[in-house]
Amino acid sequence: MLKKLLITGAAGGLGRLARENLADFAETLRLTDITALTPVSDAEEVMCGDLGDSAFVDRLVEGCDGILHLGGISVENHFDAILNANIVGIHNLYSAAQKHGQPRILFASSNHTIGFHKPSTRLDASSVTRPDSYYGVSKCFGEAVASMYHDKLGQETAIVRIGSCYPQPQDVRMLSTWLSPRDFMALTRQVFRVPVLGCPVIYGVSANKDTWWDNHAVKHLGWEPQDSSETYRAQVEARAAEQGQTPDTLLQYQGGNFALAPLMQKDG
Ligand code: NAI
Ligand code: 15L
Repeated sequence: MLKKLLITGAAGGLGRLARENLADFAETLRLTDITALTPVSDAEEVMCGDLGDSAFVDRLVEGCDGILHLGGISVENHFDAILNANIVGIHNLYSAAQKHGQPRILFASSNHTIGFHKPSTRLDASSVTRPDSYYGVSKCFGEAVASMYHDKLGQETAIVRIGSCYPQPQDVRMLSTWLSPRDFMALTRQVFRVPVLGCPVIYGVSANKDTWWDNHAVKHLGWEPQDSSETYRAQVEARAAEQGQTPDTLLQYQGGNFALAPLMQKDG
């Protein structure tokens, strides 16, 4: 059991999931977000602020023995927005972790680091990145910071390239990319439990039949996803047909619509 687990992005979708599921996993959950939060028990601490503020992040990390880093911009945006939350923000986090005893980190990276690969290409931890957006580029930066802090200073991080973490797959692409909330929470616990972690790249994906990603390099961590998108295939395909969704477009690249969208500029 951890003493104090910091959850960044605690007001977001996965932050709420973690808050509900990990209460028994740490004596205290320190919750942070740029959005207001209210503690629901004595075992929760709340510190709200901007990940781009280095003095704030320094205070945030002090006293924590684990960090679940979910905070930041989670979809495509213009570069300035991404820069503060995801690039300056992650640098602040690693810098503070170095100062405060190197608590182990789970970094919520994304499949959009590799989104310009075709679905016909099977990827593993050693595959080259092909980001599909500024958002994907920022996650590549985060992965690079984690790797450098490990190689130079020994900081441990699980770099988790999350596919699509929702209660159910929402479209045909997610039949390949879906990560069930249950599998994500089991992975999180395992990351903080294993005696030695290092800095592995882990594809955050359930045991889907049509997955594009191979996690053989991290078998030794002992995480076995239990869920599969097959449970929802008929439902997803029926809905897609009903709504006239075009799977061919969605499945042109692994990153789906992120890869197809025009590059987002600040002024239009
Ligand atoms: P979300 O957008 O619901 O939550 C992110 C949270 O970060 C928000 O509550 C937001 O207020 C906070 N935030 C944004 N900028 C901030 C800043 N400057 N300072 C402090 N907090 C800030 O995203 P979600 O779905 O919960 O995802 C969590 C993490 O997992 C994100 O980093 C996302 O990139 C990553 N991820 C999520 C996937 C998914 O399927 N949900 C897939 C791949 C990656
Ligand atoms: C992500 O990285 C996003 O944070 C999330 O909103 C989903 O769109 C997910 O990837 C996905 O690719 O389905």
